[in-house]
Amino acid sequence: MPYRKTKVVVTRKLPDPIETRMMELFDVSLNVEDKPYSQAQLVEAVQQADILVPTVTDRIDAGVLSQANPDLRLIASFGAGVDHIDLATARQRGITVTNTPGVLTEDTADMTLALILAVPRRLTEGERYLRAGDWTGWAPTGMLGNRIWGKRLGIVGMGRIGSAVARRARAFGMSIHYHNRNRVSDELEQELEATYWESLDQMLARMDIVSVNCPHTPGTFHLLSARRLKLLRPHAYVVNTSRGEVVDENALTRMLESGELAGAGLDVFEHEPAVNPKLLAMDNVVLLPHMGSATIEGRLDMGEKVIINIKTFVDGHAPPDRVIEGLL
Ligand code: 8YV
Repeated sequence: MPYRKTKVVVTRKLPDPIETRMMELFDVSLNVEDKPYSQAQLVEAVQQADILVPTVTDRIDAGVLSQANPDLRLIASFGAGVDHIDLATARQRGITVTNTPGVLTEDTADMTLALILAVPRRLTEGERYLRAGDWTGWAPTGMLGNRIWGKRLGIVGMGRIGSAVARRARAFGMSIHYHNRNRVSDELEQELEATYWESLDQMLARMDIVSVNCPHTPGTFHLLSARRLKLLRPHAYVVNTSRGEVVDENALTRMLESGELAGAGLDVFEHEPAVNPKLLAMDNVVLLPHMGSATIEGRLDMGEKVIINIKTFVDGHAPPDRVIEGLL
């Protein structure tokens, strides 16, 4: 099929250069107002589209996919995580799914480190205090936090982002521990001086800071369950820049409230954009609106990847970032 005849439906506003290039290449429908589509609008989108470009805010579930027109052959998602797409149904219907891995690794790792530093050092709490006009001057015991240097960091999920977090954390004097489905290569373990824990439970019980860097899949839903969170020691901090669903948010909130955990840095939430109101009231948590990969450079790179995936697919080849293979 020629590019020009390929109907591409983009569900959210993307950076201008990406939208412009898409308009030059394909027959594109844009979401100019950037209002997230309802499930009914997503159904309309999959009824029109040969190729759908969704994001994390779209729930592409079996209900939506079952109403797709038979020409919908590719879902070229803008983002690394694909937990908003029912992959099993897409596979059944022969729809190829692609994502945009690799280009948001360093940005997300930077934000993870920002949270790892911000929570124990009370960064946002201090800033709120100053802005409120409450600061009366330096005091030897004012705004005391906890030292980062020398602490044990437990990384849950040692993929691209987990490794990039580990590299940064080494420079801040943390020792690296990790749990992953598979042990990483000897070379990487040596480079990071990382200790592998086959048992997540064993690792959690010994860490000072835990960083969640694994994708959300059926297998990682509530990986940090109420039971596992209880294994953490009361001085431990939890940081999550992956997906809210990996952590039992209610259990985490209860433990933060009762002082069973020292603090948390959260860029993602279980029911976004809703945030547990109890968390909003706590001083020992830093809360961000899912902005781990939010850099201009990153968003442009993500858009370029989406375009490459679409072009390769339309040319009749297997797109580079296939999450699942449909029928080409
Ligand atoms: C993206 C993310 O901004 O890529 C991911 O998986 O979580 C975010 O950093 C978002 O997914 C865009 O769809």
